[in-house]
Amino acid sequence: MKTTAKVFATLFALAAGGSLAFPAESSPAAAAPAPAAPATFEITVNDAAMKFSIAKIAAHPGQTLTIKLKNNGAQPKDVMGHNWVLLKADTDTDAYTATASASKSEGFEPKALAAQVIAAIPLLGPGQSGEVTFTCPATPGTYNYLCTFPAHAMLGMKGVLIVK
Ligand SMILES: [Cu+2]
Repeated sequence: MKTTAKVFATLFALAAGGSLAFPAESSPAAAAPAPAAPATFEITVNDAAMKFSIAKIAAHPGQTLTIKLKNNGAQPKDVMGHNWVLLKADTDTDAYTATASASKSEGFEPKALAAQVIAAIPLLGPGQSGEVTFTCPATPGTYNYLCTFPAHAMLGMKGVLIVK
């Protein structure tokens, strides 16, 4: 009879909403999901197509991203260099591009506008590679990236980082 009494006591505790009844609610994992693991994206460009091989990157707020850029083209850097510049959400992309394209002596990355840039890979000549590691913005949204060599973004060498 004692055993029966214990079973009833346990059932009563469960029915009353004791911690045994809802173990998931008190689990730390449920309250705070683990941050997204770091991710790497390898982007290539070439002389034939005026575009990045990846035009859309999806990531999470605060995620660590590494972007690798490889210039598979053969033309000289002066004629057909490529870079990768990720802009802040409130940046006027067209205005930044216009100023950057006129800043050849600064590798098309004007220091005066550096505050508008989240991350960048410097201008690459034929066969060169570059990379950058940065923390994704905490604010969900769409962030533009582009090549600031004159006319390249206008012709399609651009993309978006979607943070959500
Ligand atoms: Cu380019």
